[in-house]
Amino acid sequence: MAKRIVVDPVTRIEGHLRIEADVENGIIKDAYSSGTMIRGLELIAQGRDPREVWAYVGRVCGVCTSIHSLCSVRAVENALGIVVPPNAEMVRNLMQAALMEQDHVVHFYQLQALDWVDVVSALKADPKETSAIAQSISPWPKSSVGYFADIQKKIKNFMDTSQLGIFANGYWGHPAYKLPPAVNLLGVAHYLEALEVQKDIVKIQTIFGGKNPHPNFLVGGMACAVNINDPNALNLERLSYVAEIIEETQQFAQQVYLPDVLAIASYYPEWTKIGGGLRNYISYGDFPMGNYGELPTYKSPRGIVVDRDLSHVEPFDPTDMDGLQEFVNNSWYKYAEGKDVGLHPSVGETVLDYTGPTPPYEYLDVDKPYSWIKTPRYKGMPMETGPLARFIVGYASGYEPYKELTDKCLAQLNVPLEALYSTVGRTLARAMESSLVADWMGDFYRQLLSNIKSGDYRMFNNTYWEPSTWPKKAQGYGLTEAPRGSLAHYVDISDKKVSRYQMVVPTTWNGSPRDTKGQHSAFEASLIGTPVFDPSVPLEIIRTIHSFDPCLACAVHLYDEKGSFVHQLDCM
Ligand code: NFE
Ligand code: MG
Repeated sequence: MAKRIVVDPVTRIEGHLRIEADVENGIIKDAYSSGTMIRGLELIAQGRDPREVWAYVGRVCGVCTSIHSLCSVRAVENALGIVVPPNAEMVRNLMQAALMEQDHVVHFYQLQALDWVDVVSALKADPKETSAIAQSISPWPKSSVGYFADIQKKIKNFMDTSQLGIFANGYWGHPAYKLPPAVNLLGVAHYLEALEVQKDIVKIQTIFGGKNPHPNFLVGGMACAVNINDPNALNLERLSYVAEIIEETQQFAQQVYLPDVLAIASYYPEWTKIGGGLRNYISYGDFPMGNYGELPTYKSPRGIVVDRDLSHVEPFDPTDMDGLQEFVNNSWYKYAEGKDVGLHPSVGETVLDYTGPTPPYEYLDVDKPYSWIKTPRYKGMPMETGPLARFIVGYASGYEPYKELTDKCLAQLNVPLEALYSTVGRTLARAMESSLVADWMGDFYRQLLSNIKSGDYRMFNNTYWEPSTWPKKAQGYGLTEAPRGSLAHYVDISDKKVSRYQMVVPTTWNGSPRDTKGQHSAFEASLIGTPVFDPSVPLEIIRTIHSFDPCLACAVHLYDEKGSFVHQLDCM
């Protein structure tokens, strides 16, 4: 008889996620993923001036801040036929890359590492041993015996006051923790360093976008003027500061983050075989390098890998009405056409229809709709999206930077390519991506500078700024690769106002409920087959779910203005 385990809320993520898993003989047989809160951005966008919608939809999430604003300006530019100047494209790439770096660093160290690193065990470490390990895996300078001894003292102080502070409530001592004390100490030291580094990385967003979170965007370009000598503009001093931050980002990503993930992964070989889940991977492609619009050249390629067949990459067509579709058969929404149809986002609908249990409840009734997340499919197929999907699509597309780094890291771990399809593979892909994108930031920066040096200061294309120049009706889409995966916004503009707004978000892909054919989405599929040592401390569920870096705020992007459901669910 299967026993149902409920993890609600899943913590160290953004938003409210509930996982129910059926465990039989210590193995997960089936799983259900439910988004238990709603927000309202698609409805809030309606009736607004399309030039200001980025400011609203950007607020969907403070974690992947800025990416929804970028997606929104791209959608509106696509609808109105606006091409942004090269400087704006590079500034957008730099801001997006900064988000990706900061988000990945925070996710690994602050949100995920403690699933693998046992803080309490770090107290037993010999700092000499930690120092020797640190120096053997990386040239990172903070690696002396004294440095690690100090970190250990800090943790001891937490303990002595009987309060673990930020480290309270972990599953410390669980037998699934496999790192020796010396490596645990290394992990905790870098946890603390990461807190500092991530603060620096986001300064790039404030330099170009005025603030973080929620920096400024502009339909037609970016809201930062280039003037080398003006103290209030993007001047030489500001640009040199950006270069410094890029260097610091590269060092941390390449000398700390990636070596740490490789070192930690080497102690968890079993997790290169667990948590793979779905066999299809999607990436919309991003970091355009010129010609954004019709024929973009992307650093991170666009495509779909089906059934893990790396010999072939399927095209992704955002305009194919039978391609990208969202289903609501298991979600608390209704469509005018009925509960079983899939709708392309260009004709998407957002109508709430809560039919779930009244809190408090023990279990979801999973024979009925069980989530606020819709279920996206591509030509009927479930897809995983995110850093792992980008690496698989990049690898299968023959993009050298992806292949080279993947082969090198897998060789270091002494595991085959199939090891990517796992919880460790997903975590490694995020670290590899941080290393890669940190180098690309240098490329974007050099391109921006060479452009400015050649005398091109343009940052904004005002050709279609005036609504009087717009057609009576226009329709467009914006695509981007957010830290957690493929993100699409679709906009309809009628009589100069937004008449429809639809967002299909990475965690909507990964965290959604089953579709009309009963096919699982990525979270649910990835849990099946996972051993659970002790159902009362389901560390294993958390490990795999965290490897996706879930964000429920993004995924449900819908709220009830009266707040009734939000309050009920929050009380649980
Ligand atoms: Ni709120 Fe998000 C990202 C988007 S959702 S974090 O990255 O878009 O998965
Ligand atoms: Mg949506």
